Amino acid sequence: MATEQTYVMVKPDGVQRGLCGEIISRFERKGLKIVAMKFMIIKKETAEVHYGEHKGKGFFDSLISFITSGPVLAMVLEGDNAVSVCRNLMGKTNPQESAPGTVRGDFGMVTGMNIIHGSDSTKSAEREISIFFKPEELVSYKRTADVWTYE
Ligand code: DAT
Ligand code: MG
Repeated sequence: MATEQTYVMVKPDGVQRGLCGEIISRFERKGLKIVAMKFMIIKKETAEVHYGEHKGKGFFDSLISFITSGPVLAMVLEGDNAVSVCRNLMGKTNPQESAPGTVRGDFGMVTGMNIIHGSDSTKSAEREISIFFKPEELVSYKRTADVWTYE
């Protein structure tokens, strides 16, 4: 089993629209384990580091101002292939192209307000988790439901 951790974040639009509970619930029901969670307003400098790969692109400035425009709910989720499992639950970057049943497919209308972020690789996950969480903020515990989640 390839146990991974991934960084997932309900963006300011998701928080303002009251979708935090719904989104957490989807990941929980899927079988992912919550390892850490934090509610915060991201500083501009931190947002620029987080989205560093997009620096220089046309949408970069609006992306930074959007992601810092209100509180976000940041979390670390763990499970078998957690990175791709979470990306699949999120849907495609453009919500209009996202399948129904995904977070973006069910709740979003435009790419600039697509509700949720999730790391795109284990390498990005490691980097993004370390931007928003200290190592001691990741909680290590056994989840009894795992014996009914994994063979
Ligand atoms: P994802 O969030 O699906 O990993 P990404 O990493 O390519 O997508 O882009 C990060 C965020 O930037 C994305 O969630 C929304 C915004 N974005 C990406 N492409 C965009 C575009 N063409 N116009 C406006 N915003 C865009
Ligand atoms: Mg991305």
